[in-house]
Amino acid sequence: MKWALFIGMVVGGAVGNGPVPMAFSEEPTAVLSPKPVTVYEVRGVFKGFDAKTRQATISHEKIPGYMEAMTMSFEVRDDAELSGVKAGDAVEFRLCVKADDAWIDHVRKTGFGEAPLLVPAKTAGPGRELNVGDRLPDIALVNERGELIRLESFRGEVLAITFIYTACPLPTYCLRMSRNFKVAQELLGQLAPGRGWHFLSISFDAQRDRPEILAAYAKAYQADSKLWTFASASEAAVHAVGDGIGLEFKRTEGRIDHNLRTVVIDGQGRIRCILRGNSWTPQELAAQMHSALRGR
Ligand SMILES: [Cu+2]
Repeated sequence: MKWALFIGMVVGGAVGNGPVPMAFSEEPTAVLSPKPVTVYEVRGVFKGFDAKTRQATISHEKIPGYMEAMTMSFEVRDDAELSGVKAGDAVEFRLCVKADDAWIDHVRKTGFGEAPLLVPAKTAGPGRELNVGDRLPDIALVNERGELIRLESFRGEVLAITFIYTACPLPTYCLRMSRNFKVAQELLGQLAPGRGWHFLSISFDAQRDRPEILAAYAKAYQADSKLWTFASASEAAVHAVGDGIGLEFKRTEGRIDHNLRTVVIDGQGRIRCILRGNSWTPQELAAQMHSALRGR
């Protein structure tokens, strides 16, 4: 017993007197936070910083193995990181990701203007942001039956719009948007079988997504053309409706790099909600459309 107590004291003493002073060294967090941090080197275009929320908005390039190119907000912990960086500057930075946290640091200005993979600067202009209650501009589209239609022709119906292209290879991008629309369409069919709502998948790949391609794609999703329209529009037209809600797309090497925006429009043509990225569910979309239908 005595030995055990003695050994315990020695071990305890060693633990107490050994590493503990380290915890009071100049970088205690390095000692106290052993959780791994994954660091990605990223390039992008700086869009702005909100000091209140400490969020920097950056339109970044693809982060291989982690994230597609898109515009998003990142936490900046130290203002000094952003000294001399202004909206429109090309930047490089480190994205640090832990299991439960993420932030950026080592922000370096590398030039002015767009980084190579990003959409033209004209689409990144400030002051065009659309929010809930705003109207989307009217554009012309060609649907899967080859008919020329306009966005305005859906006025009076609650409309969900998403932006895709049929050749998209990424399961979490266009394919997920189309699957979500398919499920949301079924859910809404149960919630509000009396119609008054419509889904619209707009392709930003008018070159490839001819009406017959869209028709085949629609068939693969068993889309009811009275409830779900597939249409393509010129790049300029897609920019006209997409820029204000943060949609980005860029043709590269046979693919189109893009982010995701899905928007619900009420019967008066006003934005009801903007769903960013791919983490929203068909249930959320159907619920948004259902409440818009009931005018709430
Ligand atoms: Cu896609």
